[in-house]
Amino acid sequence: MTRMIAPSELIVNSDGSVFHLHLRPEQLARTVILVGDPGRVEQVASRFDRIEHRAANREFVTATGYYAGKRMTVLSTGIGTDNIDIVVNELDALVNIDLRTRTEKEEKTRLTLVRLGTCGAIRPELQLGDRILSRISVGLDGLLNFYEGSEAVCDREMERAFVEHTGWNSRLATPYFVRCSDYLAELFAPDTVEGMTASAPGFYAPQGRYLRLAPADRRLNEKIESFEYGGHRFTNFEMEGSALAGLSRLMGHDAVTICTVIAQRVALESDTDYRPFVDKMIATCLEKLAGI
Ligand code: R1P
Ligand code: URA
Repeated sequence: MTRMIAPSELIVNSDGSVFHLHLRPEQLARTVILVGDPGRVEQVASRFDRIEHRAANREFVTATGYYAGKRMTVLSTGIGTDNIDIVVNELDALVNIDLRTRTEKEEKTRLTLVRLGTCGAIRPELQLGDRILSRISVGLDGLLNFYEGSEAVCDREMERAFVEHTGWNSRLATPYFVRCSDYLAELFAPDTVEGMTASAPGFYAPQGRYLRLAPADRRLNEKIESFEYGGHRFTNFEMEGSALAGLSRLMGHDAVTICTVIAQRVALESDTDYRPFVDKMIATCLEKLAGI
């Protein structure tokens, strides 16, 4: 029997748009660039030949237009995997749920979701301005664990090895290891450094930073840095990639996260003038996406 999704579970605004993103199905392209910073939306959209739709609600700012003849949407997610939960569910609802009948569509649409963000590098050879593609995203945030079937898209062996290596504190969420889309990884490989990225549920102690409050485990970053499994080692920290990779795998979308390094955690350096590096990352990724 067809399951009808109640108005409290999938909230649709009176203009037919989804609750947080304020988008209607026809206002979304199949290729979506996700950025954390709402200000970065214009940095991407200013490169479009033409913009056909704009929307803004809270931190979710959107522009849909054309780049080199290809229809694309750029959308800001704000910070954190909790926002990614909202964004990916509502993007999926826009293409895979009939918002009028509130039922799942038989024929599914596969979205291409490319996150262009910023990150902190934890390997000495990585430099400010480098671009890291998260081949594996490691969720320290716990979001994916709320979804049925998440084990099937996660590497449980790697998780076990990591939990053992770090002596993982059981008061924290169970970490999950998810791979990005192989197809998108191949597409962007020539312009990026391939890495394994920890997605943290915060910027300070969750990434090992110590201002006035010390992290519960002061050696956790050291243990993250020394972890090695199947030739993979951690390269960087950011805050959204794990949920994006995991939810996309569960829903059948292609997703990848690429981030520009703006903090070098080993050399203890940062760059607040990173805009030109992000600009280059945007230009390169748009060109690649226009070709697919
Ligand atoms: C923290 O400063 C924010 O920057 C990174 C992190 O993931 C977090 O969202 O990405 P964005 O530059 O895309 O926001
Ligand atoms: N974004 C993060 O999440 N961490 C950093 O160190 C830099 C950017």
